[in-house]
Amino acid sequence: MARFVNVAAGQLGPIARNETRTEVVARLQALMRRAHAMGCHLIVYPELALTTFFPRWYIEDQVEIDRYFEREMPGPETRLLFELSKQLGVGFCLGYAELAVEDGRTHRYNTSILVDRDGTIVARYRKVHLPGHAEHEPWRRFQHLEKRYFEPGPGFGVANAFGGVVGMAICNDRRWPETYRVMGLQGVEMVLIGYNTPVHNPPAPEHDDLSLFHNQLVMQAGAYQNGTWVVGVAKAGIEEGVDQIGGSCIVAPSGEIVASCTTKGDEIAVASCDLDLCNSYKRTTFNFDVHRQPHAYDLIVERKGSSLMADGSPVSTTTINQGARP
Ligand code: CDV
Repeated sequence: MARFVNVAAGQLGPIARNETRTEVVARLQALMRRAHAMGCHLIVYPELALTTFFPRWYIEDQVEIDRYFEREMPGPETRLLFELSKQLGVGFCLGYAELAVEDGRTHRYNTSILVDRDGTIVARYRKVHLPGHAEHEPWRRFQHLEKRYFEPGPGFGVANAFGGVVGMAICNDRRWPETYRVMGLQGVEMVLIGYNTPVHNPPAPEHDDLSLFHNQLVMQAGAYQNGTWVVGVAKAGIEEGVDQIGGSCIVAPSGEIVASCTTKGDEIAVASCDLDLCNSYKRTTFNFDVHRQPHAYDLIVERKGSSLMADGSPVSTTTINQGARP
């Protein structure tokens, strides 16, 4: 029996700092209704989709920081989205800042959840690759303080959902081949990725013109090399003065983009995804059981970084990540 998942990339335009959860949830509901009208089973929303992208500010007051976090999911404002999901039979993937109390300790994660078509949470993922810096760096046009506000999650799992094997990753995770491969080794057939990516990269402004190209490059490579669908969804546009890329798209296991958004506002891009299209990649070129050579990959888990550049000079993490732009 064919396994089709009709998916919407539910791109958001900017969220203002003073926009309320209730206002944002109304926007998410409007996108979900559009997805439903187009026959979708699943809508994927961006990273930190309930608030503005607050890591762009250095905030010292923990009470103010915690206003961006959710203590429960669903909570009082998000409950409406779960109810609509159940009513329409449209599942969703939602990114948000999670405050969790575990074993008496408070943890803060950059999280996404997968909600089934009956409105129940079936999987939770906590962002592993937290980009940016942990201290205030006034030389930047804007901050990127994910390393300050969040702790990294434990890893990449997959869930049996929507008739297939589904995984999640968040924003910077999509740039790392390990993200896709760890899920590929668990048979993933669809990877859902929300992102907030500024056009301007303060430590490397020479990359700015390539930001959309890199966005596609990594997701297309991840899809092809692991024989999986990838759904990448932006929070786009000029948010509190920072221009963020759009480029939300749905990538087939062939590596081809089959649907994409064209604006930088609230918009959906839709594709009917045949999960069985993964099979020919997983059984031939990327048949891991037959072709992988783990004995040659030891360094990938033994070593965190390359200590030297090709010219023998040290790779300085301090200058790029914590100090002034060299
Ligand atoms: N939210 C992100 O993870 N953004 C990063 C930026 C900082 C480069 C990204 O990889 O898109």
